[in-house]
Amino acid sequence: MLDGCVGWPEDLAARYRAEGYWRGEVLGDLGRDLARSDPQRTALVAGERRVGYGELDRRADRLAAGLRERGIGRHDRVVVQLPNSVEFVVVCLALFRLGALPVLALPAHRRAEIGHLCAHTEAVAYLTVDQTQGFDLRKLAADVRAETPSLREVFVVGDPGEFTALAQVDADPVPLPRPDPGDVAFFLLSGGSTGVPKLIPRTHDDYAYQLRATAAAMGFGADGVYLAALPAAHNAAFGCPGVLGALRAGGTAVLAGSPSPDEAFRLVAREKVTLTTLMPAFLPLWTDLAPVLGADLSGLVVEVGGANLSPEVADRAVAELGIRLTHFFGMAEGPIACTRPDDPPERAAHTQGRPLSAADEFRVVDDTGEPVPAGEVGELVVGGPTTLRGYYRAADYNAHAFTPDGLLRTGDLVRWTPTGELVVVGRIKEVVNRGGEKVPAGEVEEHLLAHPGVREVAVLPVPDRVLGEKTCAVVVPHEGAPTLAELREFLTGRGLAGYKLPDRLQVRAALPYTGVGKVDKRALAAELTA
Ligand code: OOB
Repeated sequence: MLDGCVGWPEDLAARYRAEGYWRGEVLGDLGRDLARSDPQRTALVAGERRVGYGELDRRADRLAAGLRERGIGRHDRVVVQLPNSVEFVVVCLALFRLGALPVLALPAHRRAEIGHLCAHTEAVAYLTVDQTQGFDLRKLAADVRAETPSLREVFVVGDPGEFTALAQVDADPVPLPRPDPGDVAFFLLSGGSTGVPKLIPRTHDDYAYQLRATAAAMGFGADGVYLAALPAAHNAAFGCPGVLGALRAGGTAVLAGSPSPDEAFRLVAREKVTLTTLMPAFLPLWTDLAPVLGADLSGLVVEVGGANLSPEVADRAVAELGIRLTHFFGMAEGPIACTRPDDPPERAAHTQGRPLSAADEFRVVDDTGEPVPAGEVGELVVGGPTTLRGYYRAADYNAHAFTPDGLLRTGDLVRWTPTGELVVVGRIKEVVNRGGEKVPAGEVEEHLLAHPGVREVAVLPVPDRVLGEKTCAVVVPHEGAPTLAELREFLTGRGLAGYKLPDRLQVRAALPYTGVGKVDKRALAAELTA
């Protein structure tokens, strides 16, 4: 296992292998068998492009060889920031084959996040596109490279400017040693914690199992067509079963630019999509617009998760669209619970279903770590064959983020129904869940405190009709309070991703504090919603 990662205890790892959860698969092998037996079979669709299994495999091998010539190899970290595209998948497969480790940044990330990811992982390369939504990522790359001694290479899809075009990275395939299935395959970003984003090592064994188990739970097989409407770099669309799970099953992954109904509905019809993933905030929009745009979504399995789903929204979508809704509780850290497509619809509307794996341990505990009585609310702590045992290079943080016996403290408040389904009722971690996009309060607070007009600050969620939650910054100013527009501009200037900018500002003379001197966010939240 890579230095800086925490493995599963030996006895547990042996059990997961013996019981067939971990089968020694490596992610670089995804699609390999079909490349030989049925090379023309469609693996990926992006816009008008269709890529067969044979071509995907060849391109991944050529890119792996080209990256190797440039000195990229086993355990090297490569920050990957690409939109949903053929290149994204080819790059991931090529890095898996090399045993190099993709660090999956989201398209919305900017200099603060990318800089941190490169520095924290001592990345040797950053792989990105020339520009996105009018923002020049080559400029960002130049800034980050100047600050990050480890960063030797920047590869760019599109016009490379001063860097290397990804299209130039190409060489005849060479035999490569097979990575150890128990080793880290890539890193996902944690949705929420204090301070800077934490990195989640996912192993070949654990992720291959997640792909297999989620595909089985969703009834996704070789005839399945998965639509990635969310960023493919997010766990929900990457591997639940997502894009990688579609390849593993021998199906097709369709890569969309966004979950906007016109694009998504067109692709559902044209490609005969069988499965997709949505954050709850999009479900009312899909329900409203399907009849207007004449879309037939009946029979489509829609995995909804990532944030609170209201039963009314779920019921309406099922009744009016005829979709088969499944409700997911998932975390990039690995744990998953979900309802199954054949469950009675009220189960998906009201619960997050059952743990993915029979080997998962989902414990509901009180403040002292003791299990709560059956059916009562407590914090969910989890362990299992997909759940990490430690964040990357975060020993101090890990000491608090896990229980003494190594289970992850999720920070989510849950209870069990009498029939064994999980219900998420709230959260104790300091995260704003903005329609599924996670805004770590501590990270935004740290940036705001750097503003000369800000003396004290607390960032917390306020209810929002569309997104579920939005971000409010409560500021105690020095003389001359800054405006919301000024603060947003300030944070943008510091390179923070757009979705982390506060939506609202409240200026106050003082913040409430608890007895131990921490900002009393519970009291503040109550005041804000009163
Ligand atoms: C997914 O993963 P992350 O890592 O972006 O966020 C995890 C957090 C959870 O700890 C919880 O606070 C929240 O998102 N969450 C939900 C939820 N599903 C996730 N809160 C309420 N209801 C739900 N159904 O968000 C994610 C990963 C894989 C699949 C689906 C979602």
